[in-house]
Amino acid sequence: HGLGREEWPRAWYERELRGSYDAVIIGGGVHGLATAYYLARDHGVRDVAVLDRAYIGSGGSGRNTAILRSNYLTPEGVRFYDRSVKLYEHLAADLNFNVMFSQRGHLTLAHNDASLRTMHWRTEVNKLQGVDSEVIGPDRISELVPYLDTSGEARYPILGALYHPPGGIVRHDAVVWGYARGADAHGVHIHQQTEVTGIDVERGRVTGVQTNRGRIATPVVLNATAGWAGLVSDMAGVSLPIQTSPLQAAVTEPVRPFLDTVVVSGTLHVYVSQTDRGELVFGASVDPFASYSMRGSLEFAEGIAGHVLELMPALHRIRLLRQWAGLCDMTPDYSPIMGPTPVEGFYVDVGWGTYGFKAGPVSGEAMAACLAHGKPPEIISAFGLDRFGDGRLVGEKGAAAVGH
Ligand code: PYC
Repeated sequence: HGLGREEWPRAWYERELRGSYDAVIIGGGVHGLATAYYLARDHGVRDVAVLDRAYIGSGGSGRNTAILRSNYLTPEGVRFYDRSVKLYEHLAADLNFNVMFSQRGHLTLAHNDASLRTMHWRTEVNKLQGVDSEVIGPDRISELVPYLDTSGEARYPILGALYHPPGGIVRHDAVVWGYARGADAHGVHIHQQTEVTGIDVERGRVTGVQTNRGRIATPVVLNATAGWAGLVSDMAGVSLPIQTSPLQAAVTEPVRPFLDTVVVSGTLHVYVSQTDRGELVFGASVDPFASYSMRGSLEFAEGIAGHVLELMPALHRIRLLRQWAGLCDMTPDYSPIMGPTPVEGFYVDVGWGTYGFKAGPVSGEAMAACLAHGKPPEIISAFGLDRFGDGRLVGEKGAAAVGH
């Protein structure tokens, strides 16, 4: 005897906005909500507010193409994203929320010798970190993806691929909702339509945030925004080396399941996966200009259609249903900026470029530890803001899904 629809409990509640909290997290995406969840669950810090200027998951968390993987290029990156994949593997059980993680395997195609060399490099780094990756040839690729044009006739013939079996896709909204429900159940307050308009800093330390609903006093603020990461950090007097560009994506009408793996082609600037509903999800590289626009363009739709057909000519009659864009905060080395800043009590979890969604769980876990103890845990120690001044960059461009 199940519950009627009207009896379904709310997943999270609208709480009264208090005048002070032990910690304020700006940004109600998967990073902010996961940080709040782990802060409350693992560190007993429950007097926490998560603020979002719109609704939770309205930014990058609701606009990404839901791809998870850990086949990065640097040892720091591989260790970090692998922890995220491990957390995702247990997330449905941890949150008691079906996040539909499907570890269907992830293929990054190489169409030239230079990318094949990078795939071999990534494979070796991955293996040394205990991550399952290997380079495979066209025969094995066509077994995995029968509709792919692996013939020598293609304009950019497929020479091989980096195959990463633990990679896959997840239901991105469910991840946001699951963390929101978990955080709320531990006492965290989630305030939507609450826009931060200023950050109060006195004698080098954070004392509160100004919002469209009034001031909130707090000794700890985390900037977990994307798109507006630079703007929010500027409010605290901390400038970040970030440029923001849109990344566009699109989805087709649903068709019978035929694509079991995620397929990425850096040369053709496209990635494709098929959801459990049967839709194909397409994404591209970031638009080649800085912008805050979240509108799709005809140029993108034409470009992606052409590139998808170069990979899978059989799709020529499938129709695109929707397209959209999200904002990517690009850093000089394509790695995130995480940890404390020169302003005491002001922390950042920003600069995610095109990697943010997949890092949600590990970022939440690590930033919660960082906020609770005031210093970054080992797993994010390479990603501090000070690396740009010290010249200790963590170059992850070679692990981008597509060329930038
Ligand atoms: O890094 O896997 C990735 C990715 C896919 C879409 C955007 N980034």
